[in-house]
Amino acid sequence: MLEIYQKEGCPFCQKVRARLSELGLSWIAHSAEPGQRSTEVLKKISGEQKVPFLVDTDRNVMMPESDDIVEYINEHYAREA
Ligand SMILES: N[C@@H](CCC(=O)N[C@@H](CS)C(=O)NCC(=O)O)C(=O)O
Repeated sequence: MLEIYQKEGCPFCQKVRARLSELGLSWIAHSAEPGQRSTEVLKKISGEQKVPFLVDTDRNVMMPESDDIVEYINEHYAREA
């Protein structure tokens, strides 16, 4: 499963969400707004609060940076969608 730590108003997160939607993929969105429990989880797993942050539980991959996330999705999921 693809899990994205993200914020609604974040344009970098929007870019990732748009690509996931274009490909018709399912994902879990974790809201990393201040005060949310997901924000604490994000800090633990990534070491910072920056979003978007991808966790691919199927491939055991964790990744920051929207461009890298989109590239990863294209490489591993575009043909499977
Ligand atoms: N280069 C990054 C930029 C991400 C970014 O700046 N995200 C902002 C929200 S739009 C953020 O999380 N800022 C909080 C922080 O850097 O701790 C990307 O493309 O993913």
